[in-house]
Amino acid sequence: MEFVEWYPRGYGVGFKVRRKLYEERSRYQKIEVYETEGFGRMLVLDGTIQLVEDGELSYHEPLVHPALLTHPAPREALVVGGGDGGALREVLRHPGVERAVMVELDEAVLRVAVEHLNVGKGVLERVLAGREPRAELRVESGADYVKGKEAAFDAIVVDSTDPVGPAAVLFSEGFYGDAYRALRDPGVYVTQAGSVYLFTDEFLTAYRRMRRVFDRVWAFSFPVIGYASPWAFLVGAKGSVDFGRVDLARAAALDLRYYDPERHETLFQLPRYLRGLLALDATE
Ligand code: AG3
Repeated sequence: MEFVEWYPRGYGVGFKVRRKLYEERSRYQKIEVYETEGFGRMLVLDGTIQLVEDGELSYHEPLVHPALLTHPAPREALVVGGGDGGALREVLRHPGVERAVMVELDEAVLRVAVEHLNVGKGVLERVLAGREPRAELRVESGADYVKGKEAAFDAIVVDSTDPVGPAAVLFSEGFYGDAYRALRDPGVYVTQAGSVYLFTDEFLTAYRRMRRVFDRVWAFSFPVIGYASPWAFLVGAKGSVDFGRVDLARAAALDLRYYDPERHETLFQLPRYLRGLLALDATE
């Protein structure tokens, strides 16, 4: 048996699966968990692959660490979405982070992550049991949560689903503006931004909207196991954050598997045809 996620133009990403372990229709989406043959369990939301256990670090590391390591001293962080707990787990690996708030829309994803997945399970269980004093978990819309917040966070990490349905608002100029105001100066914002090759238009739209809001914007990509790679990420700066410069001393303490801070510049590898479209803020 296999599970294939079909992207536009008939491009598929598939895994051989042993069985479906769980299925539920929550208020917001269809949630499925499969046991793959070679990559552990797999989380699927509305037919789109969110992660495989033996590969999720290839997404969560580049999502979280480059942004946090280029901010001079992130102490308070907000994670929007990321109900599996993987992004929160990576944020909490930074000893300088004193407080991390995670806002997940769908309570059912949190429950499934605790009951059926080995990703952020440990962290989520500790938070729910009140044994993770640095973290706070809220079940609500991230878009509503940031509205009206001022200078409340040093870093905002958006781990959303694709920019359709419940997550569409997280790619709107209004949300970027609210997030910008919710950031301190200096502040850093990072979001996943879809498949470079197959969601190019969505990626470019998000990039242009972010350019209208943030002081500087960078695009980077990373090959993610389970997605139509390379996968795009967008970073927005408030104030003096320079996403081209990593704090290697802080990075050395993290024991990373995929993102290589000593080769930070490789993040900016993008197909040539995008350069003109982006007018990229280069790494120099
Ligand atoms: N967040 C979702 C990334 C988007 C995947 N899209 C797709 N396969 N079409 C990842 C959740 C992991 N924390």
